[in-house]
Amino acid sequence: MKIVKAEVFVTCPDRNFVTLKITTSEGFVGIGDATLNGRELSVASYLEDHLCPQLIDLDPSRIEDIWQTFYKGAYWRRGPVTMTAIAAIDMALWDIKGKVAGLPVYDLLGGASREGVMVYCHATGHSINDLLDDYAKHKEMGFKAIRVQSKVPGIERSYGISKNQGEAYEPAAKGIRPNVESWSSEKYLNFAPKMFDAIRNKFGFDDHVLHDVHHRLTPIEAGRLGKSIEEYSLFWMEDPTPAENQEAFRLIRQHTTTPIAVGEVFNSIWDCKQLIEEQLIDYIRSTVTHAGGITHMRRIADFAAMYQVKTGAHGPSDISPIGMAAGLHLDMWVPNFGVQEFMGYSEKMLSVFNTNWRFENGYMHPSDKPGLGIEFNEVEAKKYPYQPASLPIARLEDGTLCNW
Ligand code: GCO
Ligand code: MG
Repeated sequence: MKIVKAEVFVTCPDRNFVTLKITTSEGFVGIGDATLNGRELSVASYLEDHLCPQLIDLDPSRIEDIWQTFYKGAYWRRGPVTMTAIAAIDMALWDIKGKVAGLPVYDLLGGASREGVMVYCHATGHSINDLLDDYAKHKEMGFKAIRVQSKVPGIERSYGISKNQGEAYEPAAKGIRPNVESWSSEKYLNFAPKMFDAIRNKFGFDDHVLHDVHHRLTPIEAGRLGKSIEEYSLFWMEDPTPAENQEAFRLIRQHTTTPIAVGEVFNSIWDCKQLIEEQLIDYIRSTVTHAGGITHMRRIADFAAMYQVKTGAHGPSDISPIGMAAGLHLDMWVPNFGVQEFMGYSEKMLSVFNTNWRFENGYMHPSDKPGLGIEFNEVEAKKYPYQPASLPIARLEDGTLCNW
């Protein structure tokens, strides 16, 4: 069998998604997610201009060799654009392998390690009271793990809060120039413990409560936050400080036992090597879509297992349903699984990506259909052409640019 066609589709049903479709000489079709939020066209070009022409005539069963060829063969290794492009190819090839074998991808990886994948949702509020209402709503839906974010008094536009209460949070905004949000670590650090106090007081300690700091604090501030919320037993605090400097996490660890999750912006095992080896984190958040596909994520997960670090993959709406489906297959198998983020998708998005996954009582199942169990509807996709959109930037109260 040979690859005869490799096509890239960019579609915007509410938000931009990049999809790769690989067709083989025997008529098998595999799909992969190549979405890099706010930088979609760069991955589309990397695929269309560089990798797709090279795929023609290759044997689709040789997933590992194709991965190595595109990783080592570029000479310029790693980086979000390259690794997202390789990821899309990898996913599509696993999808094909599953369809050829007549097995779901998780079965090819070694079979299910659990009955379902625990997913966490997002509860948000423009105030603590609004957050409590949103939390109650998600608990009612059956979620066992809930991420909580609230508007911080005194900070006008901040990470994780939807425009209008009750709407899903969507960080990218239409247009070529980023929106400007604001930030104050002082106001946030004084407020955050009150938010967790309100949640635990009202709902008790049965659910897993998560929180995203979104790369905002210095290491010592992160240590202070972790320490000040220990009594609320968080499942994790996420991205407390930017992780380019992996050593910085030693300082946080010296001050707190609040578990730490990092890695949604990573694209390679090298980005998390020290964090894992020194047990500076508890959960690795890298994804199939941004870290080289199932082939590379499997390697990261196995390495993490040696140090009792669990997976907790990123799953915002900016990963397409194909990336989510691939992630769920990995989650079903991975022995050191922790949790999977699931923000959900709009009806319009799901009209383009027809999923077969199931959600029941806080757990998801990717489906037992051969391959990834998801279809891409090209006719629907054509109705929604690409629209430029950007992620925001953030500035301190005096105007200084800070981490978004
Ligand atoms: C999360 C993330 C997202 C990112 C988004 C950027 O934990 O879900 O931090 O909300 O901000 O993926 O594109
Ligand atoms: Mg995050």
